[in-house]
Amino acid sequence: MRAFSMMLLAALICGSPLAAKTPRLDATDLDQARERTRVIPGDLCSTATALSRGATVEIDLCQAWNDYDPGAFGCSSCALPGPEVVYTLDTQAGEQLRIVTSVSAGAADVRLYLATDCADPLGTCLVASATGGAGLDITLVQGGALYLFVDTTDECGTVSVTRQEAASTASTTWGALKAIYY
Ligand SMILES: [Ca+2]
Repeated sequence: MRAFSMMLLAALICGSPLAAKTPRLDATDLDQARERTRVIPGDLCSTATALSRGATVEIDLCQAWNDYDPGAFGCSSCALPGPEVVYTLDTQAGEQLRIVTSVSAGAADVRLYLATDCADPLGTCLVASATGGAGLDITLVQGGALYLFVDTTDECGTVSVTRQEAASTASTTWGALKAIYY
């Protein structure tokens, strides 16, 4: 019971309850409006773009919609009803995957989660950010295509997303160079 209460508290404090609320797009009640406006790349699984190793992308989440929400008490510690975008990641078994984010405009509380099935991010979630802006760190057991969701608790904003080079790859390269030159 205490654990449940703690989880409930964690869910309730996600986001910025004291921040001024701005209108956000919601697929549940604006489907018709959506037909008449732009759809940015990655707004849906069908339009997800690749995020390669070492790449940094900047995305205006205020131009995206809320299509996916892993809910609270599962992979994510809180519900994510804010807008999100999806990226595809080509990965290898044993890869140390690290994703970092920074908010350059707005008050977005950015949460990340990684799934093997884009259409079922809750059921196939591998890992999620522990807190807002925390990024993701995971050593992958299996390689293949994964889906990275850059989601928000409520407020949108402009967010920079970086997939860092795998540490194991970098150290191997440096080790090989030292073996040659030292
Ligand atoms: Ca969402």
